[in-house]
Amino acid sequence: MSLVLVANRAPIRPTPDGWAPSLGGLASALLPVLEDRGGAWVAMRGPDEETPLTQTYPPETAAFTVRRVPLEEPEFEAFYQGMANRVLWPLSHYLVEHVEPDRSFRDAYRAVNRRFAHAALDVARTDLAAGREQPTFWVQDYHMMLVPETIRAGLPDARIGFFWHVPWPASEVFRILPSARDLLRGMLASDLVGFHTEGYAENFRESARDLLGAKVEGETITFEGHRCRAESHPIGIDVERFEGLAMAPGAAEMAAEIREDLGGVQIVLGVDRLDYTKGLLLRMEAFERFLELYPERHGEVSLVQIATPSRTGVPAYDQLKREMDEASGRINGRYAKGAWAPVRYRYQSFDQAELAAYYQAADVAFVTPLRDGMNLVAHEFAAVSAVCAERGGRPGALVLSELTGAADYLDGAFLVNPYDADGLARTLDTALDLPETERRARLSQMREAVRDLDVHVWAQRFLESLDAEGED
Ligand code: GDG
Repeated sequence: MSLVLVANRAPIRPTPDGWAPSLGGLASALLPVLEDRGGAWVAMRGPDEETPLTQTYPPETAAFTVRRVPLEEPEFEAFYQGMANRVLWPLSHYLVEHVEPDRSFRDAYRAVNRRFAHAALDVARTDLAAGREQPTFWVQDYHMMLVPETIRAGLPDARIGFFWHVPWPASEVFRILPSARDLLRGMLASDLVGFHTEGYAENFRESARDLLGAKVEGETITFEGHRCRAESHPIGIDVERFEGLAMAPGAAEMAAEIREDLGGVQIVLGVDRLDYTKGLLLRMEAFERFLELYPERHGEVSLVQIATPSRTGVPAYDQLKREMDEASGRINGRYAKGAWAPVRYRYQSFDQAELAAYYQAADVAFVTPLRDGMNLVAHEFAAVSAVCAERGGRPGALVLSELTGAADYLDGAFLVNPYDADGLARTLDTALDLPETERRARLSQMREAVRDLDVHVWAQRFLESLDAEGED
């Protein structure tokens, strides 16, 4: 059966030579599925974009269609920068102080979701009119909570999947939203809703029970006569791609150059979008605490923090940028000596080959989000470090926040509470001194989990479960 994907971001991007797949795991996992099954990907066209509203891809086979929903500036601001980024994102991550509910955000969100759903319905109706089978729908993430409901109203027998990429908070937190019930209702029109962990799925079922009085039996939620399953379907990375980057000619040299440029010190690495959920400021403070507690480490270790610009123009993100500049300046001002700088802060984006070189160069990856649905940086680091260690390179260690989805799966990591500066400092000290045999053992344990959750396997497992709907 063909597939209609509904997601905020498009799977392809313009390049000087035509069109190429977008970066990121979702596009690389789902493009092959779409090429195989055929169908469409419905995505947003932002106010500054000039992309065609409909195009086929890949150019040679035209296996599927990319359809854009064009948004003008005010609508984009309220739907995306507003409801998605200033309400749903912080709420899902339990950062209630960042939530700014606003009636106009809510209205724009509803209107935009309707437009996405109607674009998806159009694709299905064209298929049906041409005598083809009705496609399966797969809706992605917190930007699209009301889409299933509108699709269901248009095509009552549609098969609709939904994947939620961020944490689903406890019911008592979710209910803070004035529109909580409407949003839940919108999602419950799906047949299957997937989450990264069983804990999030359980929170979702509880929200449906507490806020809407839905009936919950096992994984199944029954609401107004419709059954929706909430299941755990953890996502991973494109393992082959990252292992390939790590083994590519020149990769080891690039990693050696990074180490040399930093003066041969031990490297503690952070890689994140510059986002307040990622725990960047507390991580800097924990590193400062580490320098206070272990003066013998001065001149021997640097924290390399790559912070990719993200959601600029949203006040909380602009403020975080200023605070990070201040914190890195403060720590360096206090401790730098000769050629050694304790913090190497890079506010820029890198290409994936460079990122893989940083993963390879790192002694410890310091991944300390305050909350994170999964966290793919942890997977990427483990995959790269494991494959390099296997080929005779230095194995790295992973320090990981226990408040991430990844903590449920990556057993070889050192788990930490991201709010505990002393605990972070002490764990960092332990991880830096970890004997090589133990690093190797932990890495091979993590590698297994990373392979198990490979993003292609994720897509396949989810779709199998969705396709099985109604077959019992
Ligand atoms: C959401 C959920 C969930 C970062 N800097 C650069 C760059 N990156 C890439 C990393 C990684 C990705 O961005 C970040 O993925 P995460 O999973 O860590 O976090 P979110 O962006 O918040 O993703 C998260 C995910 O969805 C999937 O469901 O795991 O919990 O919040 O792949 O490598 N990539 C490049 N240059 C950079 O400078 N090329």
